[in-house]
Amino acid sequence: MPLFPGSKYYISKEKMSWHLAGKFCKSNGMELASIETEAENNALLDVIDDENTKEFYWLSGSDLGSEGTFYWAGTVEELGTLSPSSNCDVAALGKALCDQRIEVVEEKLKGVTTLMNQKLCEFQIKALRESGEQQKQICEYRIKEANQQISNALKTTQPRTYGRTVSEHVASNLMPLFPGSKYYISKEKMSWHLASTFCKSNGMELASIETEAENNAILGVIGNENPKESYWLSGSDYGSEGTFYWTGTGLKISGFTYFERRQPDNYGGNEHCLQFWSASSTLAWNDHHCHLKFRFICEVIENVL
Ligand SMILES: [Ca+2]
Ligand SMILES: [Ca+2]
Ligand SMILES: [Ca+2]
Repeated sequence: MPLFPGSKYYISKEKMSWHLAGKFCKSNGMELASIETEAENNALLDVIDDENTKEFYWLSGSDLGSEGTFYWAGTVEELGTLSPSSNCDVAALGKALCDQRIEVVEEKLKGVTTLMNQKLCEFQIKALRESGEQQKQICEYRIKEANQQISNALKTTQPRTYGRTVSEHVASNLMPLFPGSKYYISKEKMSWHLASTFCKSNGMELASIETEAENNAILGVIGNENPKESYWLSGSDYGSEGTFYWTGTGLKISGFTYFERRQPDNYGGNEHCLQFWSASSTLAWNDHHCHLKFRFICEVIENVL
């Protein structure tokens, strides 16, 4: 649906987990929606408001890898900082944050209202009315604290540009290792989620390895290091435990694979992110804990850059 100038939307009837919804969009050449302006927000609300039964809809926003700091995974633009407390009435806190964020965002980002689902605000206002006075008092301090964090976060993040600009450092280090693709092989170490965000913010994705030739080309560079380092790739089994897909393309990993013997093993029941693993004498694929910091490889398809 061409709801809004510059964008088209697919509004699903299907229901999926957030991760698999993201995979679905990616495999169809899209991203989960990122809402940058009130006009865009309203255009979407107009459509989903018409539904008889009210449904919930995933957007690209997430704070995976940066708890409390939300970003649009579609555009990797930050939303601001939320800090709800388990001791606090979340509805009341949410209401204050809801108001505050619209106000602060408008002021700091010159009218670009990154937030917010108005229905959520209405719900939270209603919940606030229904919550007791005592609960409100407990919350007030926390609200103040959280608001301060929002202001601070906006100040520090405002000048950054996301999504379209490739930093000079990255541009000068792109390697045309394999026909049709260029790669950025990092020296920096980050969690899988933040590595993915880093790649996206430079117009790329974490690398997806489709063929043995591509695998060999990358190994040709990273395999000569001493000591060997591990590198994140775009593979993940988030939302489909045991079935890995490339988040860079949204496609299931099938055909060529290069897993280390006994991998993937979902060690500790909690390994969902794929990497070139250095724990053995040679580098091979392994599923690992996504929050751990490793080097990573970004890939850009030629003629995108
Ligand atoms: Ca590739
Ligand atoms: Ca897993
Ligand atoms: Ca593993």
